[in-house]
Amino acid sequence: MSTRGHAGRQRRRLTATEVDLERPRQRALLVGTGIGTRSAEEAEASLAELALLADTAGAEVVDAVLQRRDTPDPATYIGRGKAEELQQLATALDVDLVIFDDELTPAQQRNLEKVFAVDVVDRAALILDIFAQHARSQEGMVQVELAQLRYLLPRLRGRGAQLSQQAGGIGARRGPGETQLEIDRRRLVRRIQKLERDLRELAANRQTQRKARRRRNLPTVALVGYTNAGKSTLLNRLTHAGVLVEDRLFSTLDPTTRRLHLPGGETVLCSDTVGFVQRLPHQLVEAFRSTLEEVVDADLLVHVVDAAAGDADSRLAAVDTVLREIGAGDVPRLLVWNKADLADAEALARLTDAHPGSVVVSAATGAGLTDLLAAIGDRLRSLGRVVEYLVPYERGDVLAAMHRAGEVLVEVHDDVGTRVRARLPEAAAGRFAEFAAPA
Ligand SMILES: Nc1nc2c(ncn2[C@@H]2O[C@H](COP(=O)(O)OP(=O)(O)OP(=O)(O)O)[C@@H](O)[C@H]2O)c(=O)[nH]1
Ligand SMILES: [Mg+2]
Repeated sequence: MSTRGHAGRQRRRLTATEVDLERPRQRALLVGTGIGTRSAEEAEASLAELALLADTAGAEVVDAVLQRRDTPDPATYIGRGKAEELQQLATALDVDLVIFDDELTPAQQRNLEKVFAVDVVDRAALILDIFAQHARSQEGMVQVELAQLRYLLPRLRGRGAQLSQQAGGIGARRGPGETQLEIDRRRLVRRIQKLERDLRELAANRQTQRKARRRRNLPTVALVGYTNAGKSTLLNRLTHAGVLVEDRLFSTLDPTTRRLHLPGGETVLCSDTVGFVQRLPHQLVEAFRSTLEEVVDADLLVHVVDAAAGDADSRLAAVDTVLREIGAGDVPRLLVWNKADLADAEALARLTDAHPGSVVVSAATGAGLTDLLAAIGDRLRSLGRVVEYLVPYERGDVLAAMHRAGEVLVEVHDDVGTRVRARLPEAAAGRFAEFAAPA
């Protein structure tokens, strides 16, 4: 995050292509400890993923070191002796940047920068940096900047002088179109408050759009999953949506919604969403809450998994965790194994055996898509629909009938009556049509 020792580095924020042209890629040393992982393989996989993240962010990974520890050292995370040893390696390799796979406290980060005498960032900062590079929509940019500033705020102390310069490089890159970052803490807080206000306004807009979609009364399906699982490829395949597809992490930040026609004749709305990853920074999850409401609000989540990835199970668990964090833990899910063309048949069979009801597809070749569409239709029909109602206070009988007919998800009492969100079978939903809430 600092620019210390990098006098020649660009001070102006560069676009991704400019960075490639004008500045050699930052040379990065990766350090993992496996703290919090259950096995050596998991620790290795996490470090391998960190390398992918670093590459996506534009750094050149020159080495990755796994230094197993059970608990972090409070001052230097890996312990002073180990840090000094790694510093020699860093010097020998001429690195510009050391990236830790775990979240560092502000003090650990400062201490490590003293030892290494180059920039030290953690996984969270790296992910924030990638998001900053990929944000395109106004809402996306506000969300990313907010997450970055919230990450930065506790790390300000004692770094003001360095941060006052417009820095380039991982951990210091800003969201596109951002105004000059003010390092004075009070101004930073004011900036955060302004972004929070902006975001509330943008979120209100999004809410209006969502309400309008609900009014059209179409069931909604959201594609969720690990980053690079093939969600956008699948949406494009199914709907010709024209969403950007890349073999990079976090290509999609903004949700795209398209109509999707099911073989049973129904039309549903299908949204593509931001991908997840192990230990997604909580600042990002917080900031992206309004975008992620697409997921919370969906009738059905289609969880897309890269079946060719070796650690499909831990990715599955990571997605589960984020879904629970954003309050979508209870939304019905259909599990889809993608990239069947790459996965080996035995592994695929194991996965489908372990997860009954899951579907195998290849978004690339189109294999399995007819089955997928049929499965989506079947699941939606069996689930019923989530509808919002406004029930006058004198109609307690209707409320009671709704509770009997299906699942009442939310019940709020306001001055006109009881506002209800309920998941009801198609027939029952029709019976209560006269109480549908005005949008
Ligand atoms: N071989 C093969 N490659 C696929 C398949 N589906 C997607 N891909 C590739 O996987 C990479 C990621 O695809 P995306 O659709 O961008 O993945 P995503 O889940 O939207 O990723 P993010 O938006 O970054 O979270 C691209 O290079 C795709 O071409 C598939 O079924 N088979
Ligand atoms: Mg995508």
